[in-house]
This record gives sequence, structure tokens and C-alpha cells, in this order.
Amino acid sequence: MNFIKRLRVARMIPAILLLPLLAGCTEMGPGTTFDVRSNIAREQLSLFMLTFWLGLAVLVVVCGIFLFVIFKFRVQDDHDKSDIPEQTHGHTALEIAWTIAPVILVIILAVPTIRLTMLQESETARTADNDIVVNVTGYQWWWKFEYPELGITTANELHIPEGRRATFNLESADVLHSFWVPQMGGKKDLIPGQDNFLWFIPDEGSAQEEPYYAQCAELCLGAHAYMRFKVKVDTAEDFDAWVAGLQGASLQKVSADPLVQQGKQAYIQKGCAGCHTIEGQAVGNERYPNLTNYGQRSIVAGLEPNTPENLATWIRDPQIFKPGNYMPTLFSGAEGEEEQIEAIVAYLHSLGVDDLSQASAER
Ligand code: HEC
Ligand SMILES: [Cu+2]
Repeated sequence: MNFIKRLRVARMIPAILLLPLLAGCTEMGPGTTFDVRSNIAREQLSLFMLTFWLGLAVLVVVCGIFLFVIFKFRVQDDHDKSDIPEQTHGHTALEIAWTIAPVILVIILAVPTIRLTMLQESETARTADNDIVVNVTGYQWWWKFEYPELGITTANELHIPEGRRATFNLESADVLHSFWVPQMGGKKDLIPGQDNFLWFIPDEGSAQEEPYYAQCAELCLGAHAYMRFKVKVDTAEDFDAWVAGLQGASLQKVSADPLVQQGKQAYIQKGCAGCHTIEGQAVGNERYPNLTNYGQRSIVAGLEPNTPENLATWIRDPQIFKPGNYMPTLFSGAEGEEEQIEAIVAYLHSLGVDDLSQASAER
């Protein structure tokens, strides 16, 4: 192989090395924006598809002309290289055509964009009866969800009913974050000192066991990549039961089970109660996740399924699931600590569970 040929082959190597990146192009990952479940996400998807097909058409036309010219006007072997081709500089018809064509394309894109923006942003969109209102506050690196009309505060797991409009008032306690539920719509930034607003209506029939994936979409340092949360879309009855469970939490009794009682003691003794509020039991600081009815949560810290093992891992060392987060590591591996952790897990997992079973039996 001569040098020039080898050089040409070598030029392909970066392109070949980039090929595995295509593996990221799956439609149905957890963060898919193609399997849409709300009115806003559907509008966003159709705008995306329109942009995509228009862009593809432009690409095909431009590349088509490009290739045609390359092959049609190739320099022939017998060609006199000093011969300058005919110049089209200042061709009025061409100039007008390629000025107007992009303007038309931009207008085609502007109409649905403005329609979508108006739908999302209009002032009337902010006020309607029957909305579920949620005040969302972003903290490094977790999410607080407050339902002002229902008197509920929770963290990292958002419950909303299907078929009803959910409106979100977005605020940040520290740096910029961004609220994004790929299958429902977004993104919108959470900015300290500014009230941002977002809404969508989860489709009828979008209620499911498996919660929807959601993620902070604005680089917020440290554990940003782990600043996830889950959106549980419920049927109307399930949502009401969840609300009733949290509203009744201040009246809940803690199970008499000795392990649970021991866990409650350890929870206080270890100082957990100084940070985390549990309705009816411990008043913590609103800067930390509210753990009321933690037994009903399906996810730990927005990341891992709420199994006893995962919760124990979190309590033993919060840095394992979410490196860099601000919960202190309170255990050092000393003797007797595993029993404490096991008891705290039993205590947290008992919260809200007894009442829930009663609630569902009564209905
Ligand atoms: C100094 C305050 C502080 C103390 C003390 C503390 N935590 Fe935390 N905890 C946090 C912070 C901050 C987070 C959120 C971390 C994140 O996700 O970025 C958190 C998160 C959690 C979560 C996950 C919440 C969720 O929504 O899933 C649990 C469970 C938890 N803590 C339990 C405990 C237990 C049990 C103790 C006592 C052994 C404890 N914490 C002590 C600050 C604290
Ligand atoms: Cu963030």
C-alpha cells in the first residue's frame, strides 16, 4: 500500500471509533421522549418530528446537489487546468431563491413553535380549578414536592393523578436546576428568586405501577447526574388514597413491633430527627427531605428501589448511591451498628404502611 492510500484508511479510524456511540440511539430508554404520555409532551414531539423531517429534507437536497456537482463536473484527465469554469456570481434568480427558501422554512417552524409556547405560557394557563398544584424546590441534589392545597410535603417521588392538569411552581434553594420528565414534558429551569411555571396533563390511561423517570437537566455540580426523581401517575382513587394517607400521617401510631420501636429510638439517637421531618413524630429542618410515610415510597433518594437492602445501604453510607451528596455518613462500621441500621430500616419502612392497608380496606 502506498503512503497516500494508507493515509486514507487511517482517516476512517476516528469515524469507526465513533460508531459505538450509535448504541445510544435507542428510542425506548428510560428517558425516552418518543413514548409520550401527556398533551404537552405530544405537542413537543410533533414539533420535534416536523423539525426533524424538514431538516432531513434540506439535508437530502443539499447533499444531492453537492454529490451531483462533484460527479458531473469532475476534472477530466484531458482537461486544461488553467481553464476557469463559467461564473454564476450575482445570479439574481438564484440569490432570491436561496434567500426565500430558508425564510419559508423558518416560518413553517415558527407557527407550531409559537402555538406550543402560547399553550404552555399563557397567563390563563396558570389558574384553573381542579388543578393539582405542586411547589417544586430543587436542592443540591434532591427534589422537594409540596402540595400547598393538600398540606403535603414529600421528596423525590411525585404523585399526580391521570387525566387532571398538574401545575408546577418551580423554585431553587441554591443553584440552577431543571425539571424534566421526558415522557410528560419539560424542561424548565428552577432559578433562585424567580418563579417559573410548567404544566401538563398526564393522559387518561397513563397511570401505571412503574413510575416515570425524571431527571435534573441543568448541570448543578457534585451529584447532578444522580439528581433524579420518579413520577408516579395514579388513578384518581389511588391518588386520593395516597393523599389521605399523608394527610392522616400526623395521627399515625408507630407499630409496637420491638424492632420498629428500637429503630425509632436509634433514629432519634443518631440525630436523623434533627434533619428529617416525619409528620407526627419528628420535626426536622425543611432543608432536608421529608420522610413522612416512607414505607410507601418506591424509591430511595430518587435512585434505587426502596428495598430493605437499598435503604440500609443508603443509611450506612449515603455516598455509595449518590457520590458527593450532603447527607453525612453517620456510621463507621463499629460493632452493633448493623443492628441499629436494620432497626432504622424497619422503622422507616413501617411508616404509613399500616394505615395504608386500613385505608384500602375501608374503601
Ligand atoms: C445533616 C442532616 C442530615 C442528617 C443528620 C441525616 N440526613 Fe438523611 N438526608 C440528608 C440530606 C441532605 C439528604 C438528601 C441527599 C440527596 O439526595 O442529595 C438525605 C436523604 C435521606 C434519605 C433519602 C430520602 C428520599 O427521598 O428517599 C433517607 C431515607 C435518609 N436521608 C435517612 C436518614 C437517616 C435514617 C438518618 C439518621 C441515621 C439521616 N438521614 C440523617 C440530610 C441528613
Ligand atoms: Cu440539579
